[in-house]
Amino acid sequence: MTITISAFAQSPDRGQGLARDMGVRWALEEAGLPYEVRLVSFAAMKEAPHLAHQPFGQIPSYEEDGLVLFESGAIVLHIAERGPGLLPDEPHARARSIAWIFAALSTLEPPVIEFTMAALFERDRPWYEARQPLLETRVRARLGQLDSRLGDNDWLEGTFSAGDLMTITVLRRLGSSGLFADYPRLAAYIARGEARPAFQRAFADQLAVFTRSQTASG
Ligand code: GTB
Repeated sequence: MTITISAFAQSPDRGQGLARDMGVRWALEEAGLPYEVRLVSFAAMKEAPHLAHQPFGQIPSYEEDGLVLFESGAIVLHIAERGPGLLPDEPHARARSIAWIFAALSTLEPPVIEFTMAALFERDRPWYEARQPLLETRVRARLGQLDSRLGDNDWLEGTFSAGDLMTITVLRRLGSSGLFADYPRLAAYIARGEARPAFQRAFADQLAVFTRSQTASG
């Protein structure tokens, strides 16, 4: 069985591990599943061979023995269900851990994306200065709620799960915002995730792709 995922040939995050192949790589490392990476350019992403794997022309996609999957959350859930260590065996804890994958992507991530994308791409717009505090308030509301639920626990549902993996993957997009100065427990939570050997391997592998792409184009 060979697993192949797709990732940016030249990631716009410059190796920070913020593109969505990062969570998939991390899950594969946690589950101990070897994988290969198919690197795609922005042009190739929009062409038929890749669209057959990812209908919206994005990364990541996932292939394994005839199964082709897209959507990073679905891919991480699939990996978590077949590999060890990413979902608890106890049915209720398992269901709650899966709920955190959905919460990360559908409740936490939308305001995070609005806020970070505006900061990256809309600074020159006339409405930026007026709108950004509103977007920040929405992000802070979610961070405050997550912080209250996590409390002083290490992980959201007792032991580390795919729910933490996905939540931390989303939170990392706010890394350069400075917001975590006001949420030290969330900062420590992210740091716990990033300290995991599986995270470190995944991070190093995606960084190596970016570093090679710079050497090749330089
Ligand atoms: N819902 C899909 C999923 O979760 O898999 C979304 C996939 C997606 O947004 N993919 C992005 C993509 O392929 C890359 S990860 N974009 C190219 C396109 O749409 O043409 C998003 C991303 C991009 C860049 C940064 N960055 O530079 O920091 C971070 C995250």
